[in-house]
Amino acid sequence: MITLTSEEKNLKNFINGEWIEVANKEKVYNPANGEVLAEIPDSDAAAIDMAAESARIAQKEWAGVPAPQRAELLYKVGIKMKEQKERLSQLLTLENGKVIEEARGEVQEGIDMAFYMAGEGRRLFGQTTPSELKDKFAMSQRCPVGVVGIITPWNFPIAIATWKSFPAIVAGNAVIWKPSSETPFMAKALAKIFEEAGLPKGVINVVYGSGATIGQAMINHEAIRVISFTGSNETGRLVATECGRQLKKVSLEMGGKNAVIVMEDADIDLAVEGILWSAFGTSGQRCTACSRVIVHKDVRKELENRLLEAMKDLTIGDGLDPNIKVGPIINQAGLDKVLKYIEIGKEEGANLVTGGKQLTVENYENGFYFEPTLFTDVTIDMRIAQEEIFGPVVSLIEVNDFDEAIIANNKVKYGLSSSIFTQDVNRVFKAQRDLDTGIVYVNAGTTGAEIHLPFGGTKGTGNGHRDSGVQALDVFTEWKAVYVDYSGKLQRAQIDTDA
Ligand code: UN1
Repeated sequence: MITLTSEEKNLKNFINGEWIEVANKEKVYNPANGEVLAEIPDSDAAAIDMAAESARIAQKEWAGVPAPQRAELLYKVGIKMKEQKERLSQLLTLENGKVIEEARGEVQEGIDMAFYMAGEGRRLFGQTTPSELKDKFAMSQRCPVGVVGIITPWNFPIAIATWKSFPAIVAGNAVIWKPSSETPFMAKALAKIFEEAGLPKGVINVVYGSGATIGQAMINHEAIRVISFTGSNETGRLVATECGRQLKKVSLEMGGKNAVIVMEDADIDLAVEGILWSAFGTSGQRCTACSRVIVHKDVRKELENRLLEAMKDLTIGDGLDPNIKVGPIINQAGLDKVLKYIEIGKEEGANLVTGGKQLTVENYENGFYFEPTLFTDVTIDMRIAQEEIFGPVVSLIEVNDFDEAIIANNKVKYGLSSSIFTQDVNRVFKAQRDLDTGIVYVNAGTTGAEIHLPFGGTKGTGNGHRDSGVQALDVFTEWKAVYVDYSGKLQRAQIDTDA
């Protein structure tokens, strides 16, 4: 068990380089034992006005700093994160519940992102293009959009914040960040690291508060030109609608209903390992979590038996205990949602083979634990096979052949991640072409995206933008086309030369 210092507990907005006290409202709980950890500031729209004003001024200066120097600052941020890695990881487990090994992995994702984006500061490539006209030079370059708003979820409170804020900052923007109210300590820690690394005041601002108030105020503010959001499909649609009304660029990442496909020629042991890690790691609370297993009829029974056997080894409890493999669900609402889907699955006629119940862990009676759960005899159209549950619940769907497996994978409204286990190289290439998700894995589970590749998906998962990877820069930059005519005379383009 770790204890928060009084300094860590004391949550304040971070605006224009100052820590600003705001009256608190919601409590922050430790999901492992239900204890109150702190209270979170309940900011109003005025905090966004203040942050946007300071960001607007700061951004003008910041954009003038050469990109390699901006990048050097991110490098320093990466070094500091590395120095503080263990404390950050423990705080992450404390507020989020994920097991410590995964927390360390998440913090490492943030560190990797810092070094990766620091490298991008020396690239930020534009293009030169031949002009139609003689003695005329044409080029396009990336420019910062100005002030950007980022809204981040509780399930990856530090990694996702780095996927968004680091590319924004290296590209010369100023950031206003609304972190999830469930996980405020990561936001505070990262803001402090930015401060210690010497980021000029106003370039990053953290405003705590409710999505309805703070999210809306961010969208409404005319200075904020981009909103980058990760969260539920429901909220994402609202964000998109509001941004559409204001002609504001919006990048959305809204979850998945990711499947592992197991073909009859698969290495079954490997497939079981992949499913176990992707479905029950982070208690299934990843956008990329595996929540469907699409299995060929010839190996269905074998896979089911081995999976059930392997699930017995999943130890459940406080994520700070290194022997624990599955931590708690984030909160009561999360738990209620999982329970609701258990009932729905039963009503739909799926076969609940194991799990399906809330779990009481000794000495952690008020924690939000749930048993790893397997449903079999699930058909593609059932709600448990269509809707995001965000918990340790897997549905087994049997198919007759490869083509049916691809159809089953694609027949959901989400399109984030998918995976196939097979030894057949022809199937590998067909699958990577035909699986309609933004991320495809072969002989690995649905989780584990690396930060230097684009993260995001199709259909209900997103709106065509990507987090992380060099593609994230597209969210936070505008393209400017520049023409320099050095002919000394007025050359008119688009003159009809056929005439
Ligand atoms: C998320 O679930 O929102 O690919 C992010 C993964 C992690 C990130 C997941 N690297 O599972």
